[in-house]
Amino acid sequence: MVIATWPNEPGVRLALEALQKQASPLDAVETGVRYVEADPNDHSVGYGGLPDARGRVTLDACIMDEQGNAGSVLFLQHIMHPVTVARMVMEQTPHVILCGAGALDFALSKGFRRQNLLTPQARKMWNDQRRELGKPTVPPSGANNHDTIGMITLATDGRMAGACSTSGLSNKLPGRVGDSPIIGAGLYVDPEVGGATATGMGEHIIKAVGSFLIVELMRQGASPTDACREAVRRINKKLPDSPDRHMVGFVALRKDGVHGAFANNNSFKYTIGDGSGVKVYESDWV
Ligand code: SD4
Repeated sequence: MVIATWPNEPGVRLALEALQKQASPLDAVETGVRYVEADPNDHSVGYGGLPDARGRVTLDACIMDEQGNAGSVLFLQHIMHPVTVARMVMEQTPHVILCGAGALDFALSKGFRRQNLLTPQARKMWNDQRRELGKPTVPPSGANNHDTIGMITLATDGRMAGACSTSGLSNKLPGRVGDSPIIGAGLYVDPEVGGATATGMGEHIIKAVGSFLIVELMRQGASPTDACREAVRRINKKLPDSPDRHMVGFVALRKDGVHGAFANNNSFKYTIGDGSGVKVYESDWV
């Protein structure tokens, strides 16, 4: 089974097919996320992602395997597949996180190709956005700049893995890192219980340690939907009750295959792949 943030049918289908061919949950989740990273039409992830206030595409990603091992990269430039670099950090170094120039050096040393990730279309969108807002600043919510991929895979024998990858907020302050590569915030997987992953305004998700919170609530018996609802409730409590409130959304998959999601507005959808195919669901929301 596969769960992913937002309508991401092709990536979910690839991950599901990998599982059906007996790939490990880790290989499957990496395959699914790589598809989205390479897609120039997804402007919040990898190639084609919208840049920071200086026009640089800076990427964040993390990955967790079935044993709770984790790897992540922050502020990685010029590399199309940060999820794979994160996996190499996990598997080939004694560390969990590499950032910035160190992450880039590491990726290049592993044979990754340096690429220009800023597509003409993303540059135009970024320019239009800046003209509209007048100055380099994080756009208010409602701006169409959320599409991070968070994905969790569950094999029939109960093994699980997860990954999350993003270019972060469009027009962010240079150096800004969101929740997506932070273990426990943007992603958490414990195959004894299940996994959760996040999308939306990372600053809020980090402060709630959202994905870890959801897994712990499921451990205590909450359903995936109720666990996600509680994470959103805690975040909302600190936000103004206004239509401009920043968006946050979570998806969760329990080890028995029950899934759920919750968001703080009605924009959020998520994708499920299982034996009956790949389908997009509307998230519950408040
Ligand atoms: C971040 N959570 O960097 C990410 C942004 C996001 O869809 O989800 N975009 O804060």
